[in-house]
Amino acid sequence: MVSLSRLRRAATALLVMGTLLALIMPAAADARPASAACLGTASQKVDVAFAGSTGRAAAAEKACAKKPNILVVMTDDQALADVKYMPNVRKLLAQKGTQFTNAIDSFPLCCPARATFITGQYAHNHGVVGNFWPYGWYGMKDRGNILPAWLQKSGYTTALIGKWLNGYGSLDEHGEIPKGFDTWRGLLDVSAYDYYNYVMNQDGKLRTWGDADFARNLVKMAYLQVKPGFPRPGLTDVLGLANTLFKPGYWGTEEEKNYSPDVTGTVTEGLIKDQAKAKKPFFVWWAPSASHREDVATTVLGRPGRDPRPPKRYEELVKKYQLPKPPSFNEADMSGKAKKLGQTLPLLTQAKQDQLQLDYEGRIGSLLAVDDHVAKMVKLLKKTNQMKNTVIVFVSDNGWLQGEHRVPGDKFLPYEESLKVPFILAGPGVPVDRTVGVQVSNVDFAATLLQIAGAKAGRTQDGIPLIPVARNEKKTAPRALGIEAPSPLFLNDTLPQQWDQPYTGVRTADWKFVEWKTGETELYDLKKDPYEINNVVGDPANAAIKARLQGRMKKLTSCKGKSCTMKP
Ligand SMILES: [Ca+2]
Repeated sequence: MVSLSRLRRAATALLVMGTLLALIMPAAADARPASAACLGTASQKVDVAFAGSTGRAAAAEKACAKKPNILVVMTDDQALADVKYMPNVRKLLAQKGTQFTNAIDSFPLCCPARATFITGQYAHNHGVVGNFWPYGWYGMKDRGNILPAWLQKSGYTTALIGKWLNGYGSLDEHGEIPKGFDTWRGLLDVSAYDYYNYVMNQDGKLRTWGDADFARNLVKMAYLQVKPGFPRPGLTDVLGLANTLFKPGYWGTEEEKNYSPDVTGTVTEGLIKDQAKAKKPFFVWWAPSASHREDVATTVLGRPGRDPRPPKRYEELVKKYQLPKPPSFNEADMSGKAKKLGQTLPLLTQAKQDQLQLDYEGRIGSLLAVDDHVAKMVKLLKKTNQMKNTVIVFVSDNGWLQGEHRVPGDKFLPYEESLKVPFILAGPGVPVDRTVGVQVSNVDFAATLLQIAGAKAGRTQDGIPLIPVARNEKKTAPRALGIEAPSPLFLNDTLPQQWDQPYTGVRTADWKFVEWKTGETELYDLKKDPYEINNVVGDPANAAIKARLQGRMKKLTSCKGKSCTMKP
């Protein structure tokens, strides 16, 4: 039987069951050819390519026929602060490229965020405002009109290895090959979150790792989140199905060779190697499960210990990593936050804090595995003479709260640790050893990749290309950026994770304003109060700033394309 004592973790597991995708870019006209080879060798040509003078850009395009390869490494639920424990990412990517230290996610949840990555649009435009039916991968409209397809159309060979948008493969326990991919290695939901037992769709053919029955049952579990006409699953649904599919106290096999971030990393390396002699440029997107929780086995089935599990080679090492405890950790006074948060987030018990520490060790361990493969990929790109023509992107789909404001592990909420994501670019045309502090958003990422590729968007882009920002931060006009979670994570209010309630908001370099669907509001002075402890919305001195931000927020929640770019 499933242990009911783990209900709270089970609720968290539900959260895990739905997570990923999307991104857009404003004008197709913005997408000027920015050949990687050219970008790497002549900054003048880069200027021409990005500057916008049509004739000169056309000349540059002709001169620089070869487009750069693009390798995207997208981790899952990685907090920005975790990058400090990834030495290869720092040395080989950040120091060799440009690191954005103030990049935020417009909707910090797996599926809406990944939908933004592949569309370049805010969630209110791409429509994926949740992980579960009627949202998720199968709820996305115009699913073939996405970044990989645009890149493919402009001459790229495209590949995905790892986690796709939430729900993928669970509708028919198989999954299709999404439009826009030449090579497909998608992990089926929710087996994608198990680090040793999972199912992959390899160009249409299924392959399993670990215990095949256990892995296939994980996929069956995910049906709850994609079942047409079925409301978002409640705890009873989850536990009921789990009881029919799994034996108590058994959590699949745990063989070192099957560690998912290593397996998907190795598959990615094989694909990169295969591209060495290719005439066409490649777009390879590696989306390892790290550092996402392992959901079903832990939250629902009660496996004790670290969540996720680190690779065996780092089981001892990770003990040295101490859970960060910023001033907002286990926040003493929640009276300034929305009432629902105060009601549903009690002070963290010592047992909960101990579990957060264990989970932190596992999370960092899983990211160390990613870091190992980043080094291998860079080495391979150099060895195969592709490095100088490859732009590498390192990014997480959303951030992670682990004890801040009493949240026992979650994203979704509008607080900094949840919103902020690592975003690093390295390669031809990208400034070297540069740190950019200007605020950017995940709505900008697709626009950026399209510009690098000289490809056209098939959807109106809500963001702006970030190469010019990297090259001249000071000339970048400050923006008010939208944040939005217009639908609750779960519909069933009896679930433990009730704090994941709908809100919209706006963030500027100095301020954050959030309005919950209840009408409650929060305002933080990010310069004076970076940990968001003091909600100053009621201070008469802030009436003007509140009114201005509320106005911006209203426009941002319905903006489209260029109207999404607005002053703070
Ligand atoms: Ca995620």
